[in-house]
Amino acid sequence: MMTDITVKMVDGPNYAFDPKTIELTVGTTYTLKLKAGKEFHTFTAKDLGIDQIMPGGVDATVAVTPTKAGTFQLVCLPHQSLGMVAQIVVK
Ligand SMILES: [Cu+2]
Repeated sequence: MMTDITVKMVDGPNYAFDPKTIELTVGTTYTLKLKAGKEFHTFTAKDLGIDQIMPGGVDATVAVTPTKAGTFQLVCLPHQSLGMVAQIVVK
């Protein structure tokens, strides 16, 4: 089973991922469709082995198949301290 999930990079001043919570299920393969902002961002969830750079204006896709349940932090490395953080909840 494959499922698409779209996540937007939201530029400043109100830096964010949209949505702020991404819910996944163990054993399901997801295609994360990452929509770029105009600024440089990263889509980084180190505990899930994801570290995708997002140059301004360039969308990306990341495939992930979670193998363990838990709540994992998602951050944009340059904007983490400005609130560009989210959660990936794996059930
Ligand atoms: Cu960012």
